[in-house]
Amino acid sequence: MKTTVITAGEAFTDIDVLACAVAYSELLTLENKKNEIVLPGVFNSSITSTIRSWNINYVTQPTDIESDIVIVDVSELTYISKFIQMEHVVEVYDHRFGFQDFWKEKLSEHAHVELVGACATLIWEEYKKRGFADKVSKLSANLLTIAILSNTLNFGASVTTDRDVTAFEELKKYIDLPLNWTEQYFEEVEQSIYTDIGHAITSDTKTLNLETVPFPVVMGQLELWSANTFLDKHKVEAQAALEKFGHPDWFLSIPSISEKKNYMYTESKKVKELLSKIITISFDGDVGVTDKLWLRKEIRKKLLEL
Ligand SMILES: [Mn+2]
Repeated sequence: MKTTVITAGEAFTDIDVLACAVAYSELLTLENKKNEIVLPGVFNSSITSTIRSWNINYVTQPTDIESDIVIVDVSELTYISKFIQMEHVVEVYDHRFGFQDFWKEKLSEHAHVELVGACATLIWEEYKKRGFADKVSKLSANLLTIAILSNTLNFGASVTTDRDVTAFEELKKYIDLPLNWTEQYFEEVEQSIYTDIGHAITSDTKTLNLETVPFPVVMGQLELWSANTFLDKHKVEAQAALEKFGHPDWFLSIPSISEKKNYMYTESKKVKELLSKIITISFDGDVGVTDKLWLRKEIRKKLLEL
């Protein structure tokens, strides 16, 4: 029997990728389909040390390059795992705008690109559709639940849909997490960010080359529970991390989850002008503050609509 490889992006792996890969692998196993999780990207700070201590099996390169491929939580061709040969892709699950038509044409009903808050929500819906909801393991239920919480920024991000809320509620009876796990999760993410700020930024940064913007924009992202003092102390580390990407027009977007707004840090006049065009933001020097929470994919969508 042919193996199915479940994979995502080349550069980094976040909690949504991990949750989707583990849960989908389990679903294929429940259906007696041989499969392998292949995650070449380094784990970023959304995957806490508690989560890393769970027993998760994956490899970084496929055992058999001829395997069928399922891509989760990414659909833009620039970012998918480098080993992927397009003719082997059989399914895609993602929740980002921009490449849905490409995949629909290639995979028809096997392209699941839908604008929900977390890709984990789409995977949970597959469990239900395929009749395995009651068979979900505690590990998968935990990961899917945390991924929904993280990707929707505790349901504060405007990408959040009723489908995310429903999935989160339905998963409650299958999870095995401490009562105050939400606070624990965000606190642990924050601790790991502060342990190595430079790494936390570089492992969640993308260079955006968009047809609508005449220059490359480097966009870093740091999701913090409370970010109001972060830039007072850590501008230097942030700047050093973002300059490594080799373009002058970088910015760091910091969703401050409990405050329901973002802090944006940039030294580029062009980026300040660009951001002011697409979102409500007031800059004081090099730091801008928004009036609501913004995820990178939402900002990217706004830039594409310019
Ligand atoms: Mn995601």
